[in-house]
Amino acid sequence: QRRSGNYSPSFWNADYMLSLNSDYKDERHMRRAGELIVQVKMLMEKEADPVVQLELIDDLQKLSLSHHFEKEINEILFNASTMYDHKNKERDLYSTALAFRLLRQHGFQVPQEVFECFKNDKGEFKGSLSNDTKGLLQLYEASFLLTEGERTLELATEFATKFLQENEKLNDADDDTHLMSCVRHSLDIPIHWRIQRPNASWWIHSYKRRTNMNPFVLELAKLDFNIFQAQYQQELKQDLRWWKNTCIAEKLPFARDRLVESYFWSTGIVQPRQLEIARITLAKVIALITTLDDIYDVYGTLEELELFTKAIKRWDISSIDQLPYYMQLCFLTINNFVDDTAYDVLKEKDINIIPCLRKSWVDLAEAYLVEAKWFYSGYKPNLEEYLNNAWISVSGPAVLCHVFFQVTDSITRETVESLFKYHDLVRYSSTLLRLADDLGTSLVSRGDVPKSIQCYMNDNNASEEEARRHVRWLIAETWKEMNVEMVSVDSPFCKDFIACAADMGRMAQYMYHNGDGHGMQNSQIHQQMTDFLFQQWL
Ligand code: F3P
Ligand code: MN
Ligand code: MN
Ligand code: MN
Ligand code: MN
Repeated sequence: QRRSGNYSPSFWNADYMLSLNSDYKDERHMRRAGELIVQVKMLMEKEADPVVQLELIDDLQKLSLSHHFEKEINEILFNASTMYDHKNKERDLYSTALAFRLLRQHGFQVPQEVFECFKNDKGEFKGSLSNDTKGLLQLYEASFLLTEGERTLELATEFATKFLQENEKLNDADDDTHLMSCVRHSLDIPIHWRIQRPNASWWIHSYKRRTNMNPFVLELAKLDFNIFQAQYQQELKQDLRWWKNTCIAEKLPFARDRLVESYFWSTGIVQPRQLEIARITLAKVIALITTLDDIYDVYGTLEELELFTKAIKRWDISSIDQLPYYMQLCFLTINNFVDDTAYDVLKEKDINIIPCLRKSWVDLAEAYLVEAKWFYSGYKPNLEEYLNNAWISVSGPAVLCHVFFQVTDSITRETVESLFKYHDLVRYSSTLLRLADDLGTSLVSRGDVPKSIQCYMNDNNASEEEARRHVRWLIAETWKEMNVEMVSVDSPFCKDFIACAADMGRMAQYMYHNGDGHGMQNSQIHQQMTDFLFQQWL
């Protein structure tokens, strides 16, 4: 008697998706976008008020337009960083916090001491700030750029959260509802933890309603969204054809058929437009990982799984006869995929990455087997022991390994070694993925091993709510470390890869925010995916 995950079939209509043919592939839309980009650049240049300049940058980032303006943004921020005198006490909270956040996001060093002037003799934030909702919101957002030990910024999160929550409750209908909707959105997930592109829609809606919005910016935001969407549809179609060809969904009906969700992950993790091969490849990786995960978590017997893991470790295609059919199919699909992917990289970049890609699958399979053994023996690891394996079993390193070779221009032996020693960047990013996944998926009983929530409950005799609070705290702690890695000057990794790693954490927090967005779906995430992939802006 085999177990079942009771998963629903795919939530999407493949024929519909394969028939998509957006008009926004057309050259004339690109031309219009080009014109608008020129307009917005003029706007950035002409703006005399430095705070308004920063606000514009903030808007462009939220609307997912900042990639068009990297040079301009850096110039403005560079100037802001030189003007920034943290001893000057005449600053207001709003603009100080806004500048602080943008500067830190872009790797400029700004000390937490810029907030000293907003504290009283006891070292607490001044009570008089508690009504300044606009300033508090910026303080709140800025505080998430903290690193380990920055006590002022920790206090800032606590202080701002407390009063934002209170102000939100007090607020009645005739207050500034635009500001209040931003407050609620930020309290839900702060901007620094939010995935940019899949959230752009929310900001377009919000921007549209704003009194001082700029029509060029709005038009560009909608147009850019539609242009990206047209490209996404083409990429998704390629993935769909490949997926159909593998026959996995048909031959392994116990496994989740989640190609569209996998592609959606991929749009969040690999955001630069030109990295389309990386996105297409990554969607395949995630779809295959989902299949493999269900083999280990749900369908395989322990005996089969031990054989399977041995076969993957040897990677000996000629000796798979001893495996059950469904494992042969899965293994050969992964093998074909690895060979194809490696071939593309060999062609483009002159290096053979077959051993690297295989290793990432081997490490994943071994981590899966550890969990399978725990499950079958009824063993309950403590949280630390669980997490030491679970950041690998969530597939973060496997995902990032495939991403790495696609997005890195000059691959050196040294960076490859850092990658496979599972550099801290990989570890923190994967840890965020694991913790977010556990918050979203561990309640549903699918015969899994105990996840972080249950481990913490077992270890501490704690309630589920306490355990969830602890896991959320661990996420915040992990972000502090991520913040260091993201702007580290001696990182072995290129900017694009670092962004992908951070965005994997963010995408996880987005996908699992209202429950299991990948395996089960809920109406919110389903709507978000539909709007993002299939609904044009008019
Ligand atoms: C492997 C899976 C996931 C983990 C998420 C990883 C992605 C999308 C790169 C989706 F398919 O699901 P699941 O919650 O069952 O993983 P778990 O490790 O908890 O069994
Ligand atoms: Mn929410
Ligand atoms: Mn699973
Ligand atoms: Mn699993
Ligand atoms: Mn899970």
